[in-house]
Amino acid sequence: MEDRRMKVIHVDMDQFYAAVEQHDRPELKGKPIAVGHDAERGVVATASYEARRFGVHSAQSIQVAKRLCPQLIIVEPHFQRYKEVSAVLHGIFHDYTDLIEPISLDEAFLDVTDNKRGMVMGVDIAREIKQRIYSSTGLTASAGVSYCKFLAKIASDWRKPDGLTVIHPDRALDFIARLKVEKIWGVGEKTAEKMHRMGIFTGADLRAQPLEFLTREFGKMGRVFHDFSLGIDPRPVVSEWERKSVSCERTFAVDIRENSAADEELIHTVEELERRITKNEFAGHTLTLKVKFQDFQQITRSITVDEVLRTGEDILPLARQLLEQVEFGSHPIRLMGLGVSNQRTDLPDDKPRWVQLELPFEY
Ligand code: DCP
Ligand code: MG
Repeated sequence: MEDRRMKVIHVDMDQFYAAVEQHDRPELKGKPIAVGHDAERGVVATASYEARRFGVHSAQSIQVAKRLCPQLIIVEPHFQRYKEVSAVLHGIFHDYTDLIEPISLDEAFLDVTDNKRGMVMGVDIAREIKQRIYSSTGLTASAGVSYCKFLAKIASDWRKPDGLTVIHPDRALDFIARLKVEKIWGVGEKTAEKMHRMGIFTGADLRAQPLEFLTREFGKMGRVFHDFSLGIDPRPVVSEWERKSVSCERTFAVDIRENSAADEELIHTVEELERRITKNEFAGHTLTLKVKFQDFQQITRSITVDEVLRTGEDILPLARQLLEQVEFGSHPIRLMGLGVSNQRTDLPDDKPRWVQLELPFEY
């Protein structure tokens, strides 16, 4: 079982581009608007909720949208403004954690398990973040809190707009059992139709299928669906800075149970990491420890410091600090990894601090 103490928040702005436009031009408030180019081949980027009631939606042709909603107001996009707002959001997120995985301008995952404020409840952090977003931008966000990405994302969508939903680990299986399969990540329209033909409508129906059946019918995704139906999603929140990192990992011949053996391996890993840092002339501020257990479940722990991490001497005490947070006695370690990230060199303040990432279903 993966680490159900992990606290993941998914934040997603409500009707993002449309909300920005309605905020900047109050005369558009309460009106059906679509953001996009009013051209023959123009496409709706997003529609206000007032317009969505008419069936107007993202990726639809503007011409079709106008037919569905004759009073629709088409508004030209202002991407620079959306990026500005996004930078404000990320400034707020960074007050709580550096483990931020941006999905798009208005959407991100935050791992707040070890947050900078020392706050215990993910829901308190999510509430604060929502309030701060509103007071700094005048816009509402929806947030979801759970122990993994798949459930946090479903939660943020649950009570849109201005929603805040928590899926507690104890309630997850019940929640998933009642969930419609089309709400599950990776189940697109075609997959949903196929599942429906097989009589699979809910998470409970999915859970009842043997793994072999699901992998035969859905290939690699079969296992993912199977895991999701059981509330298992071990994908970590991966910040963009972690992608720009130097790291190394060691898989042990014999799984480790003892503190002394773990410390010895940690020292070797730090030495190897130092070699790689020197070779790559890398200078980061965040150290991440990755531990994979005998049962292949994996956790990561990170620490960010003001000093540059370059030598074993800088790194070892921090690595030990991170390892202390890992309980492994009854849960032997098969792999240990260390990485340095967060270069802080290319962080212009006027630019959003991320690039568009896709979310691979890789474990
Ligand atoms: N977007 C786009 N084209 C799409 C989908 C989205 O240009 N096909 C842009 C416009 C959206 C923004 O990305 O405002 C965020 O997308 P979301 O899917 O989060 O949609 P919204 O924020 O607009 O609405 P919601 O309240 O459902 O999150
Ligand atoms: Mg959104």
